[in-house]
Amino acid sequence: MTQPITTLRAWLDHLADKGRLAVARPGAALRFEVAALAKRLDGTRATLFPSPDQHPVPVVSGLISDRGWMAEAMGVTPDRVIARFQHAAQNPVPWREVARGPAQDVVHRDVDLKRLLPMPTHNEHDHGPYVTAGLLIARNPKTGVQNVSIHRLQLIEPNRFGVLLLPRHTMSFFQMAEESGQDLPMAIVIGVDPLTLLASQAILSLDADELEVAGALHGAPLDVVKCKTNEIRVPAQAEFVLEGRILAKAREPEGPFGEFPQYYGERAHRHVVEIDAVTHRNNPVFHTIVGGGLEHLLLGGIPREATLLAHLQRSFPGVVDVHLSRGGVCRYHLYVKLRKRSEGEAKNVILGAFAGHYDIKHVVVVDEDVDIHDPGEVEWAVATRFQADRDLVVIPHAQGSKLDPSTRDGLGAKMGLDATVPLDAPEFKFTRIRVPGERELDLGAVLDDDAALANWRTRLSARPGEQPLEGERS
Ligand SMILES: Cc1cc2nc3c(=O)[nH]c(=O)nc-3n(C[C@H](O)[C@H](O)[C@H](O)COP(=O)(O)O)c2cc1C
Ligand SMILES: [Mn+2]
Repeated sequence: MTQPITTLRAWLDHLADKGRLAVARPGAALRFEVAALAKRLDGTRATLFPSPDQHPVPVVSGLISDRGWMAEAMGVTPDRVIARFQHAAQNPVPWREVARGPAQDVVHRDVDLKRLLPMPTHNEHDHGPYVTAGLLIARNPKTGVQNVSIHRLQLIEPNRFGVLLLPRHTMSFFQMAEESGQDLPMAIVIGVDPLTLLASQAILSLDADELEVAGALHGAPLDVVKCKTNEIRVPAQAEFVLEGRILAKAREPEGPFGEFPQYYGERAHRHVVEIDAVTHRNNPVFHTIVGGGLEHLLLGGIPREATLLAHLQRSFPGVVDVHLSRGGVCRYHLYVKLRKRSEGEAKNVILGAFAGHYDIKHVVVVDEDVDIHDPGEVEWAVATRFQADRDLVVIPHAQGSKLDPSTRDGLGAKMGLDATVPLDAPEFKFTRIRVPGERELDLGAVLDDDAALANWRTRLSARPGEQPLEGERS
């Protein structure tokens, strides 16, 4: 395999080589059946669905359902994923415009999205078919710099989507356009490699272009082509490009939709995207991300970890690593590994973490010997190194995630647990038990074979004959 991976097709090839791509029988239903299988195999295999609902375009899902897979796409070991992402975010590589690219092999100016795209419905109460893996690329109307982010898109008319724009960069660009009475030109790109998907989630300042982070992760400038109907530049290797505009002065109901906290995002009036043209590769593949699945969680989680680590390390050089746990939906629970230098430092780290992102709800700080990627280890540290009257930090009425249903519209409490060993504790008291030699054992060298086991079973079930130890019979 050549690494890093730069196209969806190269990635599917890689997954197939590793035995991690399952192919469904043709004709799975777009409503629930695609998501059911993709979710069942979440974490173990990606899935390819030929002719879903007899649609000529196949669907793929679950491209990344393990941190180790992302490491492979990057060409690094899993423990280097955060560092590699940080390096790319800090050293962006400008894209290179090319005249032609496969993303525009076929052009449709007559837009009937349902005919062109096999859009699935995933969770039980999702309002209908969605595009969930679309990279929305727009330009700052004032500076021309591009931005990339993923937004859920509900089909509401043959050429229109309802779109959820949280108050980040696309929303800022749109507000500039709408204030001057203009639509915001944009493109939605579906079917890119895992590194470009990950780059779309980089937490950067306004006017930093996430496609340049994709280039840095690829180790080479990303080839882009200009859209047919607007000025947006899109990855030349993409499977599908939907060219269009976010409409000024238009709002339509969108939702509900199954979201990352494993609950539904509510139905409400949202922005509207109108599509003017669709381009795609020859024999394109459609990518879908099941709402709330591991792909959804990890794509958001990894860049957040990178940002939080950099944020904490600015004030606390002793912070070694951070992890947003799966149980905390890769957003709400942060585990911090700290090389503590002063008593009380863990509490400062907790406060720093809350300031790093408003989604952070619970923070656990542990010592260097605890594996923060193993929730059982973190729980053990809390069980044996934490005392609630001494080590607990609670901050009431702070800003949290609106998608956390236990908050009051985002207003909620923060909790931090200092599960580090006091610096002045007697050393033996916190010495972890350890069997010398356990880790270093070569199992092949010390374990006997099946014949030995069979032999032992015979001996253990036989009547006592010969006695190895002499003694009086009772
Ligand atoms: C699968 C997936 C779906 C997402 N859906 C939405 C969405 O519907 N609306 C939204 O505002 N952000 C959504 N996000 C988060 C944004 O894409 C993300 O915060 C992005 O980094 C924002 O980019 P920006 O900082 O350039 O604005 C989603 C992320 C993922 C991974
Ligand atoms: Mn941005």
